[in-house]
Amino acid sequence: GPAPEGDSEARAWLARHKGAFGHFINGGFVASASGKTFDSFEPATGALLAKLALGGREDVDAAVAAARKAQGPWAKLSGHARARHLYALARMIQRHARLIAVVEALDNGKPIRETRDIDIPLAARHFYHHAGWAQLQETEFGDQMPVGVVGQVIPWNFPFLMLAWKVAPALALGNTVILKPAEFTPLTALLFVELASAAGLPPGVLNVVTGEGETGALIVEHDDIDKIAFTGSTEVGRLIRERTAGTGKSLTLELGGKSPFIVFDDADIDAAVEGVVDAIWFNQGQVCCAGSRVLVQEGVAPLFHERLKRRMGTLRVGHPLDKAIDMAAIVAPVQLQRIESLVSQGVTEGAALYQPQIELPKGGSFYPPTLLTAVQPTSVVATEEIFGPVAVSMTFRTPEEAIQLANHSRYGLAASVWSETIGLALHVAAKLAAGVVWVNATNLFDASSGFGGKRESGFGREGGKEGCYEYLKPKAWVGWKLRTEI
Ligand code: TXE
Repeated sequence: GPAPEGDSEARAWLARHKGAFGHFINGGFVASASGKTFDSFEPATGALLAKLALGGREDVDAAVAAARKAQGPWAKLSGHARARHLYALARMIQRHARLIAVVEALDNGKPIRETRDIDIPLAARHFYHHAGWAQLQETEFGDQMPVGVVGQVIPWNFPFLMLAWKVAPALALGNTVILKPAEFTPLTALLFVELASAAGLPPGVLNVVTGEGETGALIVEHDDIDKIAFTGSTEVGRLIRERTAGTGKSLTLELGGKSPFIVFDDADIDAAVEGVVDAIWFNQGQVCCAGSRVLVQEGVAPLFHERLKRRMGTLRVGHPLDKAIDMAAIVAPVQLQRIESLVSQGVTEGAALYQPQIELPKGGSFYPPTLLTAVQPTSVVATEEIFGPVAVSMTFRTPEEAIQLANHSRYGLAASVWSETIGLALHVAAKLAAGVVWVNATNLFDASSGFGGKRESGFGREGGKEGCYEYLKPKAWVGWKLRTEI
């Protein structure tokens, strides 16, 4: 195949930091007060990639103090002045897109084709979009105040894109941030703040504290933080909800999913097969809104599964920097084991397993594209999020049965409906418990469109005007302009 994307610029960046990074607080890198560190590995090879500062209480305190000090002046800037900063960040991302894409592929293990064509451009788009809202702040949000100092805890599946989803609206609307990237994938957040600082972002406006779950918990529990925004597992989300319940903090949660992908008899079968590829093998299935439950109408199921299996045999699994592959590494050995154990549980529960005979690279954390058919709706693989390249397939007879099966979940993040009969597709779409429904499409995102879940997939929206309100608090100036009249 074609030569792998070169990693020399990324290696040079790591070397410039001697492979070790501090937190980024008040405009500069600082070691942990405790001197403690943790390691980040390359999922594709298992090699050590970098040493990171392990954030403790003093580090979180320092980051919160810096964010608090910066918040007043940042909020006092005109919307236009803040928009200029966001435009500068967007252009900075585009200018360094290749470096960011390679660091992201090395740190997360995902294919360079995805980081280069999806994660990084979408992140830039997010900053452009929110620069627009900053620009309109006075006219569109005149009766709203920034929330203040925001703690943002993000996962490892889209490290850079989740940073953009969280940071862009927060900064656009006058908040300052303490961001904690996931322990498996801290590098692009550090690269981002380093570049942002060089692009003129004032000290303290965006602080990055690295660490594990305990560092996240310190942020969640900090007294001087006004809002927590979290994306991650449902278990941790539940914990955060409990811990913030007795406080005045605002909270938004974007959690797991088990999203249905419904294929009717009259669907364009080839398009739907390609849809499954995007739904569950994109990013190795480590996608919160992955179409992980494939529901196929009985009449078309044999043909659909046959074509799907044939397509699976053409998927190429390889090194993240190889441009000619479709899937690369799973983020970490612990995650790989989780996938393996859930799949073997599925087989024990009676599911039929299909994996194409394709070669996997040696050494790192790799898992083949996998299909489980004849799955029982109440089985573990049909109800639990696997968060790996595993499609779980069930059949249904009628649209009503499809709706019932689709909604049989504690989650409600996304759904996808495939039919050439638009009336049927829209009828079903309207009845699905999901924060986003795609018709004859899947995994489509845009900065202008709100994203978020229902049920145990969380609450709050990201993107679009609705996402802006998550970083604002209304304030009514009654008495100054208005008089109460009875
Ligand atoms: O997530 P965690 P994990 C799901 C997916 C996956 C499973 C486990 O099913 O297999 O979760 O992944 C920080 N207080 N998703 O264990 O632990 C942590 O450091 C505050 C779906 O990696 O939730 C990291 O920064 N923060 C999901 C972030 O939370 C805490 C994406 C997410 O890690 C904390 C990721 C605590 N007590 C996993 N404990 C999605 N919705 O896309 C951990 N963290």
